[in-house]
Amino acid sequence: MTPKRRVDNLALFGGERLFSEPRHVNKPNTPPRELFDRYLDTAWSAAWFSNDGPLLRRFEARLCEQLDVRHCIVTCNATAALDIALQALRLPAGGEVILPSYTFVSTANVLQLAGLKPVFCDIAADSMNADPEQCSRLISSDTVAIIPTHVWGTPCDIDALQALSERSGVPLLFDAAHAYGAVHGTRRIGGFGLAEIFSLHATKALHAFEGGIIATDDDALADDLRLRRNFGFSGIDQVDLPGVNAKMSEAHAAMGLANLDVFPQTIAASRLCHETYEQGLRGIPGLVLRMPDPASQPNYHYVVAELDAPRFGMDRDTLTKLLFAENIWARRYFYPGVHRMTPHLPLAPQAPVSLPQTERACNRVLVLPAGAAIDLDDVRAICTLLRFISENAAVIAGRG
Ligand code: T4K
Repeated sequence: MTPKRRVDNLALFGGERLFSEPRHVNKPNTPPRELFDRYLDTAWSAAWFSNDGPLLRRFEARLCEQLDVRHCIVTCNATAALDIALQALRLPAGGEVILPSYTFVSTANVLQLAGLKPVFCDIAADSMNADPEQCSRLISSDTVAIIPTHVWGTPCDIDALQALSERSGVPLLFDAAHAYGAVHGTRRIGGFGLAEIFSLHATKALHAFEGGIIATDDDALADDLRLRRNFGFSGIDQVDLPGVNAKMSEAHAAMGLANLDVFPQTIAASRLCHETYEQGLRGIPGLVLRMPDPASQPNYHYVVAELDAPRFGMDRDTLTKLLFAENIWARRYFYPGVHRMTPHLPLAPQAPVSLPQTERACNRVLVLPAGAAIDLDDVRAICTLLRFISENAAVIAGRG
């Protein structure tokens, strides 16, 4: 890790890479191996590896306790969770679902596959979450659901969205993929809307290698979701509805439990990483770090920077190229915006003009390598490099 002294030292111009191996956005957390082994051993000795096993049940019970909800239905991933949740709502074919375009593509994909029509709303500039005012304007007689995302773990304007859902009678589901651990007011994220869906993907704050959670207080919905997760079986030889296989294995549940055991330490480490970036990037013109609101008890999992190109002296994509060359795999999430992605473009040809804040975020955001598992010396080296690039932006631009 040799710091750069001259522009020629940058890897893009032939210098040595800052890191010999890629530094990723959110390297997965690894809980102490013996914790994972201890959970897995119980599945091993019972030779029970899937299908509503004891570890899964334990995991679900602990999640209910932590999130303070009546039901947590754990699935193989959040995308499958959303799929069965939409099936459970029995929405009419062709119905419109309002969601932000500034989110991961999975939601819009599932909607299309379910025969529903994604309708993209713009985000609020400050929170980067679905703008309730915009959502309200998009409600029509064809609207059958609203699915906002708590982007980067920042809770949406939940009160306004719940009021909109109540006023319009349109069911509200939250995509809480990023938000495990956060609160809104005095209540944990997980307890809002008809249901909230978390991702337990390996790169998430709480993970189970892969996985998803549907958190809900609705008993009938929970019963329906449990059937749908397991092909619709309600008993031996008894299938009540056309379910799928969205089950989580015991090995995955073991990882989920082990990560849950150390979650407070995970948040503390992620917070330290965030603070190291805050300190290291302070004062760099045009590079603005998004600050989580301590009142929402954030998990500090994502370090999200916004680049103001004129002030920084370079556009976001040029900076991304420079960083990739150094083996810093900073990501332009959620570039180019779901409304511009091939499967969804024909549905919203007008979108680029009506989603100005989404366009702005897609063109400015850079998510930096972070999380609990990152080495803080790496973070310091990334900050030093970013400062060097900022100070030499004009010379770098001159190199083409
Ligand atoms: N809603 C939102 C708002 C989401 O962000 C997501 C998922 C979902 C819903 C759907 O949840 P799931 O169905 O996945 O449960 C990733 C993830 O695959 C995806 O889960 C995640 N969001 C999305 C934001 O990022 P990619 O293709 O951008 O990155 P990926 O998986 O290659 O991982 C990111 C980096 O981490 C890589 O550069 C490599 C590194 N990595 C990755 C894995 C899996 C590791 O070092 N070790 C690993 O084990 O999609």
